[in-house]
Amino acid sequence: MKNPVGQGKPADSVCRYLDRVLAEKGAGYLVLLDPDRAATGDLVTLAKRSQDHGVDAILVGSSITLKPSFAECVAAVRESVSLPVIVFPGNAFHVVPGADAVFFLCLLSGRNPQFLVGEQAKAAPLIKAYELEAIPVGYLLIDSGERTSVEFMSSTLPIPRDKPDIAMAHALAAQYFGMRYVFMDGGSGGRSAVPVEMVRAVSQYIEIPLVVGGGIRSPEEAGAAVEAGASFVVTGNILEDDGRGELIEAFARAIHGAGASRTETASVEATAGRLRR
Ligand code: 1GP
Repeated sequence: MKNPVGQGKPADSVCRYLDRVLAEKGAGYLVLLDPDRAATGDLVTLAKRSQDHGVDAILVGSSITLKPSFAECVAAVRESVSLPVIVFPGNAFHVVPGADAVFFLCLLSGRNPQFLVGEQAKAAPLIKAYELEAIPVGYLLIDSGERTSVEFMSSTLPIPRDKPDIAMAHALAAQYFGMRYVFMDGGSGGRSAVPVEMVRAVSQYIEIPLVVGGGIRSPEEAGAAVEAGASFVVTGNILEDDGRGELIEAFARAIHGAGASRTETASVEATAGRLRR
């Protein structure tokens, strides 16, 4: 499946490109590559395969990195695909030149000042010097049924799975802070994906797009997240275990299929609105 939106590097900004993905497809598919979990060559292969099978953008990131080659990995991936490559940083060390953009994360679900503003103050001058596009993202860590690397590394508590009201309040705070997206993440390799009831409650409560990731292992789960209101779905681990083009394409089809019915609904509502006027 060719990506009809992502042909060539975005001429304007990654944010506007992602807006176009949402306008044209109703939902987008983001694949996360973790430089610590595979050799750069394997990640480049996965990035190319992702592009060929319907993925909308590539994230590169990790909660922690043991290898010193994060920057080389970002550059090699960006060199190999025309899709936008966005750094999804675990800390300020992950802000490296050679990406198209960086998710400027604020770990709003936590109460640790290091991840509310400390890492950001270290990262901001680097982002400016490297002329990266900073995309402000309110990041909410959701309990995925086990202790994740993000929880440990950030020394923050995740939002309990059965407390959608807490997630809603934090997501709305992200919107009022002027953030571009809310990212509800169970953390990489979480036992369970973010509950669809929570995705639905949050997406109906806020007006900015919702990114959902962590523990999504099947196209059905990805499609269900979009049906519940997610604008973007992220998968990481599953493609490290099984990076076949068929599986990537099945995820893309499930996400874009659920997104397409949303754009149809929006167009029916717009028509009805025009008729009512
Ligand atoms: C983690 O949302 C990403 O931050 C991806 O999670 O690796 O569990 O798919 P998985």
